[in-house]
Amino acid sequence: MYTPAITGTGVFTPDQVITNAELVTAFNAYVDLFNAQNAAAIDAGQITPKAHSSEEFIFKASGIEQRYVIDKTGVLDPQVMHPLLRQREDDEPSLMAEMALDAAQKALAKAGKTAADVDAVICAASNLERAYPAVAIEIQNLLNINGFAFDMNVACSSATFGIQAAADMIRSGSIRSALVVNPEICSAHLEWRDRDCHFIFGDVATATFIERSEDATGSYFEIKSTRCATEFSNNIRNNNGFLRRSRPDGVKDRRDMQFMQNGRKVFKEVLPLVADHIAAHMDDNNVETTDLKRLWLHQANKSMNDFIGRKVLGRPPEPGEQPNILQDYANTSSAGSIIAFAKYSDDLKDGETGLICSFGAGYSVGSVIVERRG
Ligand code: CO8
Repeated sequence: MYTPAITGTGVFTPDQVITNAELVTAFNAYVDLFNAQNAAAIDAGQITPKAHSSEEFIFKASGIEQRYVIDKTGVLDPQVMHPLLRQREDDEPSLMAEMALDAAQKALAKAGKTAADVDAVICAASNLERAYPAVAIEIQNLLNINGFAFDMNVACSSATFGIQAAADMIRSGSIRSALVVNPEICSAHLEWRDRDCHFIFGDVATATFIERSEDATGSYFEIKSTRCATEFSNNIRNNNGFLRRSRPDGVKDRRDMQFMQNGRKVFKEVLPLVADHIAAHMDDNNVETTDLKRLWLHQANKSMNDFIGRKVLGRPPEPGEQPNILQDYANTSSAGSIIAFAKYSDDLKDGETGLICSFGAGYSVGSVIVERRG
């Protein structure tokens, strides 16, 4: 048995930002346009008029101030309301592969390693650009990595589930190392015309390099334990898929082809699930609350994270104990907890313990207990 360790992380951040003010201005222009275009049907009571969004609501309900996206022009055009991304040729890198490549190269540089040191690539994300060939195999090819690669999807928990898969393979000896990458183009599966959710998501890619601790060349985070759990729920759902063409209704742009959720129910049901999951995981590994130096949580909602932090620690977290990045990035699905980990972990001292936790659609919860070495 070998000891798996996280020796490098990397974050690719798109260069375009949408502030809440910009988002609400565009959304409200779309609403005015929609209501004007449908005035007769609205007057006849056949269509419900759409309501304006507000910056105050968005910040108060979520804590989000802005989000990074691959393309803001389409999203902010009231006549379009989705990103405009050019069709790529089959012989050029896909968008997800390109984003993941940038994050992967940063993670390898941080670990002091090259692609020659990688045995496997796992592309774990909440949506995949195509069915096959796997995006992970494309990334493997772009980096010239030997070994194998595969895609997986556990929505917002994709990264932690991917880390567990990699850590288990390293522990057993079937591989020496793995890159787990999480390219998330949430802007392409968000319904920007729906006021209940149009503010929630952003785009990003993260990468985590995991290898045998004995191969680490600098300080690292030993993976002490991982735990994954799922429990079926329809409260976060996206019905898009390969059966789309075969549906007799022939409708190509139904609301359920994009992200849908019952946010209130998710909030209520996921909180106890996550708090209990973390408590049991810590308990089984003899990690006391007082041992826990940092919590890197999934980044969906500030009140949700505040609640989980209080519940896990038994007191309000001190500043920095449970870092949030969602004010800048919004919810980036599986990448959120890894962005927080990548940006706020270097200061931990030798022997200090932290916990990464993701949660989301499925429902799914994944936690990783790590200990700083060196
Ligand atoms: N502006 C103004 N008012 C608004 C707006 C708006 N934009 N939106 C809603 N309102 C109104 C509502 O109509 C409602 O009015 P009324 O009281 O008159 O009915 C009122 O404000 C309150 O609305 P809500 O009850 O919906 O507001 P909440 O306080 O519940 O906040 C949240 C909404 C922020 C969505 C909150 O419920 C939340 O964060 N829930 C948890 C969500 C969550 O964590 N989901 C995880 C999903 S992510 C995941 O698993 C990955 C999926 C794959 C990625 C997908 C990428 C696209």
